[in-house]
Amino acid sequence: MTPMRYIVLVLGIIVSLHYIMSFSHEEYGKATSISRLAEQITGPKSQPPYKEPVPDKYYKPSEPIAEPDRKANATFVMLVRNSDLPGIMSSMKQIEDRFNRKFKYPYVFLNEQPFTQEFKNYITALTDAPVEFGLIPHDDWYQPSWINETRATEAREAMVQNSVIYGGSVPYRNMCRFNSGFFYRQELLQKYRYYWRVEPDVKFFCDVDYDPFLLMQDEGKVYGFTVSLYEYPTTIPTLWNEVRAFINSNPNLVAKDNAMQFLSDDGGETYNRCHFWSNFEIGDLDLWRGEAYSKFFDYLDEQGGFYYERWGDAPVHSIGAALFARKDQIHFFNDIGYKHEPFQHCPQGAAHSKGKCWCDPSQNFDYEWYSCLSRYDKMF
Ligand SMILES: Nc1nc2c(ncn2[C@@H]2O[C@H](COP(=O)(O)OP(=O)(O)OP(=O)(O)O)[C@@H](O)[C@H]2O)c(=O)[nH]1
Ligand SMILES: *[C@@H]1O[C@H](CO)[C@@H](O)[C@H](O)[C@H]1NC(C)=O
Ligand SMILES: *[C@@H]1O[C@H](CO)[C@@H](O)[C@H](O)[C@H]1NC(C)=O
Ligand SMILES: [Mg+2]
Repeated sequence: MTPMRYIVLVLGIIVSLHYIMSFSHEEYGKATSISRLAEQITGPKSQPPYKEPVPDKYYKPSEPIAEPDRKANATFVMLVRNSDLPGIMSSMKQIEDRFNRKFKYPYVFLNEQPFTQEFKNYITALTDAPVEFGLIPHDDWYQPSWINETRATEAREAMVQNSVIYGGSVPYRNMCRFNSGFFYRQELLQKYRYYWRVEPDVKFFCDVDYDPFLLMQDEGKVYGFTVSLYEYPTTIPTLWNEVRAFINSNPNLVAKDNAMQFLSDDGGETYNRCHFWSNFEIGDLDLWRGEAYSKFFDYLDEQGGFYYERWGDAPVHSIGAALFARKDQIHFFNDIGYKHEPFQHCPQGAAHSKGKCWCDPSQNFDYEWYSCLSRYDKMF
């Protein structure tokens, strides 16, 4: 081997080793990179200042928020898909800012598919409170095998023909059935008594400086709402017939001083289609876990109307709450300013200023023609 060839071989080995080290050892790569070597000669390259973290001295030291001396046995519940991440972050950030920063109630996220690590990371970063992520068991979500698929398909096709909203969707039906009869049976919810349901892309307009869960608990309330309205008749053609059949065979399960007056203008003969808008709910899980509602849901489920029609969880919950609780156990959360497109409840007068609400008080659904709030008022 000539000396020249020998030098080339040694140089070749050094260069190869350098590349292998740069790739496999981060520190070595950094220390020897060309730009770093250049920096040592010319001084550090200046970074745009806005990319540097602002020095700590400009931050107001965060005072620890005192734990409330009393808390309820309660949680938030969010049923969402991975793709709902932006919308549910928006809702959750508002819940934290307007309320939960002070109260630190936990969150339960539910999904029929596993949540991604990315989803979990973004969500847990929004709060100091505990967050749990649950996977819904297959049979709690998907269409049961005893549903006659021919009949269900025909029903969906007819609804698409009639332009019924979500009329052709099976996942939407799974969701309505799950929210009606399965959310409160999920393992992660067993350790709680009260829940607050939150959906993606909703707005909370006002500071909630009191604890609505404690209000429910101390005042014996079992169901709380902010918006009520009429159901689309085409989604529930036979629902009321089934409700009547159930009441007739289980008269002992119906509560005294119930809210039938909210549901019916003729003592139960016909349904006026009023329901509480269930995308917002603060409720007592024991209402759903109790004998009356459990039997009621099982009966409705057996009729197949979640798939042969498109029964929503809003009318099913509302009818359940109105019949199996006393009317004074149903609470209108007047001070919680709330919007789920396309309707909003904006507190009026003193409630608006007390909550430092930012909604336009003239944009308020409460006594619009399509609202059922006046029917609720009339019961008291
Ligand atoms: N995991 C999961 N969640 C769902 C699915 N469909 C709906 N949801 C959730 O169920 C709730 C109700 O669904 P939405 O799509 O908001 O139904 P909606 O409120 O009647 O209609 P919108 O006007 O579209 O909001 C929301 O919390 C959704 O994130 C689904 O297929 N999987
Ligand atoms: C399923 O539904 C179709 C359409 O309504 C009906 O013709 C058929 O008899 C049903 N099948 C069973 C097994 O009930
Ligand atoms: C909260 O409520 C659930 C359901 O009623 C109950 O099982 C659980 O023991 C309660 N937890 C506490 C701390 O009271
Ligand atoms: Mg929604």
